[in-house]
Amino acid sequence: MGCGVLAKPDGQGDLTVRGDPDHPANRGRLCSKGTALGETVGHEDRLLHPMIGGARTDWDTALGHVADRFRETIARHGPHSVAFYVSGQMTTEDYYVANKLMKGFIGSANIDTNSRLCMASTVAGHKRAFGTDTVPGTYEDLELADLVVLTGSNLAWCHPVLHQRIAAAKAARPGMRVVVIDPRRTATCDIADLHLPLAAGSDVALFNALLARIDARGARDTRFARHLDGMEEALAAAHAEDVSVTGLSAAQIDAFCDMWIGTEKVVTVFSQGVNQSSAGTDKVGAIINCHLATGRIGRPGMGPFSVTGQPNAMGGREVGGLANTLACHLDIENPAHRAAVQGFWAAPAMPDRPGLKAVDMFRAVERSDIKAIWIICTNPAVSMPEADRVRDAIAGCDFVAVSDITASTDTARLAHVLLPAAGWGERDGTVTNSDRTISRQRKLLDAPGEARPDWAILAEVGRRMGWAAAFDWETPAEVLREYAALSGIAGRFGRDFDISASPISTPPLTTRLPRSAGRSRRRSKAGAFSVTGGSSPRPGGAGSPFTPRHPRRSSRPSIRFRLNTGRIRDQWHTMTRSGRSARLNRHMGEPFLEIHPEDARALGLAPASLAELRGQGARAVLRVLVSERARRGEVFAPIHWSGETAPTGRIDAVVGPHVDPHSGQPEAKAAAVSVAPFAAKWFGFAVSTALPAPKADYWARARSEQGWRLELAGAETPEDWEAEARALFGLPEARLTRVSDSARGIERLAFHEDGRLVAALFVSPRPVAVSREHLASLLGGEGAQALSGRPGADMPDPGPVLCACLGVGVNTILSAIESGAALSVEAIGAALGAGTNCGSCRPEIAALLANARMREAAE
Ligand SMILES: Nc1nc2c(c(=O)[nH]1)N[C@H]1C(S)=C(S)[C@@H](COP(=O)(O)OP(=O)(O)OC[C@H]3O[C@@H](n4cnc5c(=O)[nH]c(N)nc54)[C@H](O)[C@@H]3O)O[C@H]1N2
Ligand SMILES: Nc1nc2c(c(=O)[nH]1)N[C@H]1C(S)=C(S)[C@@H](COP(=O)(O)OP(=O)(O)OC[C@H]3O[C@@H](n4cnc5c(=O)[nH]c(N)nc54)[C@H](O)[C@@H]3O)O[C@H]1N2
Ligand SMILES: [Mo]
Repeated sequence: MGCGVLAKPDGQGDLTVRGDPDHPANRGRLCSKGTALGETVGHEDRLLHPMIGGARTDWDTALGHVADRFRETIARHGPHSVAFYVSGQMTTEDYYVANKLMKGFIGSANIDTNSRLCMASTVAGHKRAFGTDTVPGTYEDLELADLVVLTGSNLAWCHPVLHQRIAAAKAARPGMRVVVIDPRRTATCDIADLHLPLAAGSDVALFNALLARIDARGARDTRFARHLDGMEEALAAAHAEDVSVTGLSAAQIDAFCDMWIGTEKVVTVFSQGVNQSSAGTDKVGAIINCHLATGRIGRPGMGPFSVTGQPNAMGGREVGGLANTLACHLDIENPAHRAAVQGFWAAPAMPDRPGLKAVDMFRAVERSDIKAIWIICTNPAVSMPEADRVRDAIAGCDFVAVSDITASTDTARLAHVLLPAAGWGERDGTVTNSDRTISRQRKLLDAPGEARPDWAILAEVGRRMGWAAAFDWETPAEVLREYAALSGIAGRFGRDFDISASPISTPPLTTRLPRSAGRSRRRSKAGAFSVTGGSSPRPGGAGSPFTPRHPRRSSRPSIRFRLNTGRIRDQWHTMTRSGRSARLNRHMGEPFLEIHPEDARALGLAPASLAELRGQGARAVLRVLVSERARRGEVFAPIHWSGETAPTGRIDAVVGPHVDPHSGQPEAKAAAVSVAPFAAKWFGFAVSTALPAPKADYWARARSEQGWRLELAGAETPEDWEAEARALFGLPEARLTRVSDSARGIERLAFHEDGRLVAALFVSPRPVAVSREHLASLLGGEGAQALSGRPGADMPDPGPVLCACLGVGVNTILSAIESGAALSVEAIGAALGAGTNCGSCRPEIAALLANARMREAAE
């Protein structure tokens, strides 16, 4: 989103944070994660010193070692035997230095980024349609539109600030309409006039159907058509489309097409439901085609608009972070572009072909074709498809360097050399957001220990590898100035990215690049691309006719499903930062599987029991969340849990490696998995002031204000619960209070030290029903009534927290609704504060209200 943040250290390690009212991206708003930034900058768990082989060392030794190992490997096996795997969370300066080092000096393009998993399909789709990776719109366009279509985007949870901006625009202009296209009924549907729960992967068919109707109804912009190539083929393909694969009714499709065709100012927003698909590039093309056919592009309030995810996803695209691009949107395969960049860098060796894309890169690591890899600011052992295989490939690599802010990640644990990076708030640099606003991030805290900014670490390795002059910057501003100068060259090639004359190279400014489709439209023709039925999320890729796979009923206890994966409101990716905030852990404390009630019934999966998923020879165990929001035959799981927080919740272990043939982006939203009940003999819930060391078949831990909360389950019941609990908590001596009912399989154990509750464990043969918030709040106190598991009658149980910002629980909100005291989202806000800060829980509050109304109507 690229929000402006006003952050102020109080000198005692705390940070006050608020939205910058003058920043064009958020105009003062922040989401729950932005609001909690101050809670994620503590030094606990930080990597403070360079390490080699698990032992502390100094920078000189560590950097010398990395440079030597890369130099030796290149000398012996050539430049393509090494690789960098980097991240859209690095600054543009970090990215620039990494790319210059790999592409210009090492002489290989084996540098790819986690953006391959994120928006590579958009890049490929933009290039195919516009000839360049250009975003033809700005955030304002979403507010100016009369129709906003959100497809494959859970904006309410993933871009809450933008969602709130649309919600506010809609409130001000009630004629504005919103359509959500998503197999699941997400929180984003809260502002939707129409929700289309299409079958996984069928977006191409839907947008082709729209294009065919645009044509049939004479809604094409014939004047604009002069600027286009290839529209006739695209129309022919669209007319041949079989829209039934969407699983939508004729009435739903009619309603959507009528709205879209009948509204001049329409923005189609898309995100991972579109990109992370084996037909991702075609999905992007099918969307863009509708805008090109109608000429609804490059003007206020209209256009296709891809929302990016990571803070610098867009900056990474501009700076050429992908294995198949060069800086400033120049092309690696274009000899003139290559020569220009090589000349500018005075580079000894430039690759003339693209490097390995993420999935292929880790395959090459597995085969030992890549013998040295440097992983920076990303956690591929968790976030890559076939995560077990990727983890094993990294573990087997001859040399692995990892730059991170913590050593406690699944990937960092596999490194030979660990390099401590300065994190957000501890370094200077620039990032570019979805609408191409470049913002400066400022250093406001000292980096802990010996941590250094990534660009500086990379530059030092470049110097030590023998290229002192090319990497001799002293500040990130110098790096930026060099990059800005290079962009002037790109400008001469007609690229849409030229900041050479912009004030950005003299910080501190936020620079907005102009809306660009209008420009590229004048300069070159846009190409409509014929996109044929290839919407199938199938192994083998796109372009093949769609075969809808309806889950067959079977007597076996496991059924094949499409596994959809994505994000939850209050966590960020593999949780290495957001997981540190107790507040952000209170919304959803463990990994889950969202499944339709009928599918759950057929499988014998009870609510809150555990389900086992199998795919790719790996397994996952997740809590069952039965919900009508899911489509039948499709299940959804969040991506956030890892070996650190819930080992069986590492969902990418069961996701396959199938990629889009044009972009190389993995299909992360439609993996084929089997689902079956996990036969748990016991379930447990625990709280502990110290980090617990669970060994159970299933566990998930989350930070709480006073320590940790832990969900547990096992297939075998331990003999001795006391010994088990003491080992779990590391409390051989603590005083134990215990209630057990062995006939019913119920155990409750509380441990005290110096009169204070330090840990408690609740065990039951069924999912444990105790007040988790209440128990977590007793830690560190006397905890006299802890074993009752519930607050006394004088103290109402707030229930799971819904509003993370103000800490308001579901039960508190429900009782306000039931008492009749608050009957609208606004009234609940006024009475309890819930939803009044970042607003990202407002959809869930609205859902509670709607439920209550439905129950009333039924009574
Ligand atoms: N809270 C939170 N916010 C984040 C992040 C985070 O980790 N946490 N990460 C950031 C990053 S890096 C990114 S890339 C963005 C991602 O932002 P989004 O793309 O909005 O997030 P996802 O949850 O990955 O997926 C979006 C939706 O696509 C739907 N979907 C799945 N398959 C299909 C399909 O075939 N067609 C359609 N139309 N929809 C489908 C899913 O059901 C899901 O609701 O979020 C950013 N914002
Ligand atoms: N199944 C499935 N898989 C997915 C997705 C999905 O929707 N479904 N989404 C994909 C997408 S869109 C994305 S973007 C990826 C995200 O996946 P990752 O990039 O692997 O996830 P993060 O947890 O953001 O990893 C960032 C790492 O950088 C570290 N870090 C933080 N700040 C700094 C810093 O300043 N310097 C350095 N050197 N390190 C730092 C963090 O501690 C963390 O270990 O996941 C992808 N994987
Ligand atoms: Mo992403």
